[in-house]
Amino acid sequence: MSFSDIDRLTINTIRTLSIDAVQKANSGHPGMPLGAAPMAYVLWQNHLKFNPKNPSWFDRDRFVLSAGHGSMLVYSLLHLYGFDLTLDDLKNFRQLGSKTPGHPEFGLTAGVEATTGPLGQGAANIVGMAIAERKLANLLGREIADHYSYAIVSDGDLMEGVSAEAASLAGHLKLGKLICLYDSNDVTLDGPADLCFSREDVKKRYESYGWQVLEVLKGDTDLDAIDQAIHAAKADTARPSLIIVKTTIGFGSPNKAGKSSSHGSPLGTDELTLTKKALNWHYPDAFYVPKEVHAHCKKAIAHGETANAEWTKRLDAIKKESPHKYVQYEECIRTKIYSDAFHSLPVFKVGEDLATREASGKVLNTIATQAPWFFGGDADLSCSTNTSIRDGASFDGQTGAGRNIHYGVREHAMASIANGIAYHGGLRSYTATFFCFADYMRPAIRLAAMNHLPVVYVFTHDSIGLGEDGPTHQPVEHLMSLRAMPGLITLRPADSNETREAWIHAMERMDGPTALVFSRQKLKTLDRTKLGSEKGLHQGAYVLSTRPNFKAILVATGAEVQTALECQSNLDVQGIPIQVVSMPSIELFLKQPASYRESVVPSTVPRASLEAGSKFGWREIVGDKGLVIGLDHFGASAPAPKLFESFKLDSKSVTEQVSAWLKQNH
Ligand SMILES: Cc1ncc(C[n+]2csc(CCOP(=O)(O)OP(=O)(O)O)c2C)c(N)n1
Repeated sequence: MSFSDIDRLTINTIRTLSIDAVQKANSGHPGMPLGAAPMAYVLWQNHLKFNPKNPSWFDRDRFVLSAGHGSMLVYSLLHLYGFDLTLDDLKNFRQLGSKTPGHPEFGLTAGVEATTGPLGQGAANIVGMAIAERKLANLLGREIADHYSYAIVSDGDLMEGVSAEAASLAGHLKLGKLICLYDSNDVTLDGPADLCFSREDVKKRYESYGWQVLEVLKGDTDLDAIDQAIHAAKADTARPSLIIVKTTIGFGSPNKAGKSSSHGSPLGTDELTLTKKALNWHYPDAFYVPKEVHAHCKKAIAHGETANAEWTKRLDAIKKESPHKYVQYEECIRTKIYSDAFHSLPVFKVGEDLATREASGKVLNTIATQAPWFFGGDADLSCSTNTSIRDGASFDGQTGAGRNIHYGVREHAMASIANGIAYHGGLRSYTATFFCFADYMRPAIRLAAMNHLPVVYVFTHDSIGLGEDGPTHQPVEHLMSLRAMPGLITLRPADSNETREAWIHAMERMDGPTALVFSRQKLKTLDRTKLGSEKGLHQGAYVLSTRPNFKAILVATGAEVQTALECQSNLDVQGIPIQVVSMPSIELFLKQPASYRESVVPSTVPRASLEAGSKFGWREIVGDKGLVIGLDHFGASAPAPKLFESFKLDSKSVTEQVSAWLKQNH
């Protein structure tokens, strides 16, 4: 393929649109689009399979700009390649309510495949997308799922640990249809990258991960070399590929090229004029797209439209010839369990005492039998988290067979990859680890919540109840910190049957992530003939056990619900009737109408809370005069019963505290 003036003109159009928008907004990052425009252009014009009229086409290639601060690069591409993004949208860059926010936002702008900006995330998301493609090719066949997953990554992306975790796993899985172009410009925000990134040989590092590594030495100008490298990357289907493209940040800017001064602030009007001159850009107006550039880009659009039409033809043929396979495809699009299928989930009997992690394992496995599009993995703890799909085999990155992803001890990448799978669509996935290590996943959980991704997080070993492993492994502040995250629902069930409902809730929730928080220790299966129904979980809280003329309410979550019931019996003996409320989810409860909330936790009655975790936040439930029983310090290494006793969270201590509080204050 030889390139000509029209290719260079289109690249300069991408560059000038980008710097004009940053200038107009008086804010943004011009340097990256100036340097990375050639690689992005060659990819979009010659390789990327997309259809702007059908931006969510199931089998499109996926493209993620991991270095999301260079967002104007993507917006310029989307505009030129016919997506629903006008010049006015570009002129509104970074303005309230625009389709062109500071960093690309999934769901807001057609063609943006992932929300990026926190460096490293996109580089891991794309691994999830490549995993999803393989899984779907395995489930549905290559006629339906057969695409590449591309990302542009930057120095900052590759400094972040999460990208290393994800790349290591991608190499292990031999994800041959994953291709990352590395905008290697040796400059970051604070200055030259060698301030802190000088000894590392990225090429050798990625080769050691099992990637094919290709190099383009003159990435600012050598379009042929970029094109050839992408061809070579596509040809190697046994390994993921990293194309190291050497570029100049701020390319074209006479005074800022190659310097961090072009990274994150507008060029300024004088420098902008000089830059356009240096690029041989002779059009006087800002935001100008030459007619021939539009015509040229249409060729790539037409190519994608034809590919989409051929794919639709194949799908129509499948619909006629293999209706069963077509139904499978529809099920993948839907990724929802039919509510009658929930009837087949286990019902746990009184006397069947299980840790909620064990009950979860049984429920998860039943869901897996109903839903071939459901798969997931764990961070080297499946034996403890009970999250293996029995007979599911290990996920194979080449064939896409197998349902258990062995993420290894890579929690952050696990969560970011799960986001990538969710962004891709057609599948649902879960992750699993000890609750304490939710901290290692938090940046990705936050993005799942922001982007309404229906990822399910299984967190086991949910409190000091895990015992001997000690304070490093015992979550304390984790419940409250996850509850503080907008868009995330945290569920901490009290027994096996609440666990089943928690899974149902998570699977029915299509517009956001759910954290399922389970115990290590065995818990009694509660007798629902005498107690409130576990279905109350879906309202976040419900009356589990009441007494006539109750004098107080004790609200508890998870394992502590059982302690609360013991406390209730103890107080019965003292002639103090109380009501026990199970509150598996504060977030869900607070969303209920006031009338429901008042019926469960009436504000006229003294209220206490019990949770083996941070006390922070419980005042909202119990009020100023309420009693909060919890843990405002780290745990210790000892058998669990000893810990509950010494931290005054056993039923005897709780009874004493509630009784004393009632006597003093009411
Ligand atoms: C996790 C994270 N930390 C810090 C930042 C702030 N930040 C934005 S861009 C940037 C420098 C990135 O340098 P590089 O990736 O080389 O991009 P380039 O300078 O080439 O545009 C930093 C530190 C961020 N966006 N995400």
